[in-house]
Amino acid sequence: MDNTDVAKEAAAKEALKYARSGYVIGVGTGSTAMVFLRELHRLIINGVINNVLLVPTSTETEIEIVRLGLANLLRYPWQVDRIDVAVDSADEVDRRKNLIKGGGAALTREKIIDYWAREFIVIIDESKVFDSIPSKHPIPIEVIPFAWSIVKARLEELGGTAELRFGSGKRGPVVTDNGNYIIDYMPRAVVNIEDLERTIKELPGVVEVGIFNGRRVSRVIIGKADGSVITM
Ligand code: ABF
Repeated sequence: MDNTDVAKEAAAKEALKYARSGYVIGVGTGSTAMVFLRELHRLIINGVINNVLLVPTSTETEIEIVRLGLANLLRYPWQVDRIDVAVDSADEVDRRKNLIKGGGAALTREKIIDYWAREFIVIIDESKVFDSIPSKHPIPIEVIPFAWSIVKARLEELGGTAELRFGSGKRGPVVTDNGNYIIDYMPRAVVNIEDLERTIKELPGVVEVGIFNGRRVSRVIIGKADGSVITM
């Protein structure tokens, strides 16, 4: 395991403390969230945690739940009346727990489940903490295909760069689980992230923005290369 894997595993294992028997658990997307899911799976099959239900934040996560043999625990939002805890990752996190998410194109379902959860736990390795965000990763924005060029132009008017996301091999734009496209937007200057989220969300055709407000985050668990964790 390299240092990042050690850090991800440390954060994921720490997050298991917030997953209790009887809980409806929102399961995030991406490699860090998958480490959490596999650790959770281990506790479930060993009978340490019982009677949980799992609500995925993407098709990718749903497939992994089924692949692990947990299809009987899989539920969709309309089949549950609550999410007790959601455990998800992020691309960037600032000191106020604001997040940039959506590198995996799952930001809309993630925001629905993560914000609905009574507790929203973010697990990351230490490379994802920045003084201000966005830093290295642009802000993913889900748009309906009809509107992509208009939204792109409006974002460029705000200042910075906006690119329609293409899949590997450039066969065409990335299509989200909801049938939409992703525009990756990098503002030109340091921005007030809350104002920016509001401004972008008001553009017609925008479905969701990959800025998650720190006030909606219960805890950020940061895994370190030596296997320790810090929580903020
Ligand atoms: C999801 O997966 C996304 O919101 C975020 O973009 C990404 C993080 O992936 P990884 O854990 O692979 O770095 O949580």
